[in-house]
Amino acid sequence: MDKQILQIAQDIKEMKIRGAAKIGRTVATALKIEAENFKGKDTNEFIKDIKETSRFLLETRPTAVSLENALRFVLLELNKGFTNGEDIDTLKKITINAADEFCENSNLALERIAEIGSKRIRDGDVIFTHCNSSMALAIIKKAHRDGKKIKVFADETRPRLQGLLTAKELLEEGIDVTLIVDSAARIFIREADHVIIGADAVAANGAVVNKVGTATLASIAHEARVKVIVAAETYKFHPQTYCGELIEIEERDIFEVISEEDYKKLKGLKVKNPAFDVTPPEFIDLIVTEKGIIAPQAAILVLKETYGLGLFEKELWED
Ligand code: RI2
Repeated sequence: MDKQILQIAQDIKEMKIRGAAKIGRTVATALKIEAENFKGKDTNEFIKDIKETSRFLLETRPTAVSLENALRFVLLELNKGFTNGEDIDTLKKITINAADEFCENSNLALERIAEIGSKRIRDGDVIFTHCNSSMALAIIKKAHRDGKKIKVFADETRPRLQGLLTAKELLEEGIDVTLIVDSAARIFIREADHVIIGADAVAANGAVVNKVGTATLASIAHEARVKVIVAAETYKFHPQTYCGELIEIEERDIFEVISEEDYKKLKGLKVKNPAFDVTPPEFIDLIVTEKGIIAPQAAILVLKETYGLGLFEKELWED
């Protein structure tokens, strides 16, 4: 495996590269790098190498379905080429082109989601956001660039404090932003017109997996009758949930929550650090995709349109 892939995987694990959409584009690009640097001439060896690289990348962030879907997108094209008996140079080209296409689609999705989602924001609206989602922020920025006067509440998003990244990003755009601690959400939610958040995965029943804290925020928004908008490209929709599989929730290092020093002192203390939680569809008003706005209950239609009705007997990265 190319050395650059090891570095990419480490950067994703350590969250130097983060945000579900970016992770998807990064792993697609990793397969492109692997293909470009593959020195052999044997097509079987090439397929084996790309599958192995895919499996390795899959280990990095288990919840981000954009990662899996990016690999699926590239491997599906490669598989077709291999089945058609293409030679090694053509297979390499197919891999490179598919990776580029995935990244292009992802960037276009960002633009489309910004255009579509921003239409729901009116002049004078107050928006509440959680974590640091490129898709959610694209909507907010587009509304601001269109001249709408908006205010944003960004919560800190413990333990990694992605809310601070959001606050910085919006400030740079000249947007009025207030940073609050996560536990103050219920105080400020009543001032909001919308909660706008991203997604790491969308299940077949419309449940949304996003940064831990999202489910609590959505439930208090629901209670306060504030609309919850999820910005998610269609490659965030999880094909395996259609076949009954549950989305794995990543458990991160406990030392993101407590210092090693305190942990050692507090003998017997248990610490949990799930990175994501699941928001049920009842708490979500709409999902903005690059293909348009859908009710969460329509997630199944997106999956049917994108992946068809067939069950996955074997994943493309399996031997
Ligand atoms: P975009 C983030 O995860 C958050 O959960 C955020 O809502 C999500 O990625 C979506 O980001 P992390 O990588 O794809 O900080 O909208 O764990 O950029």
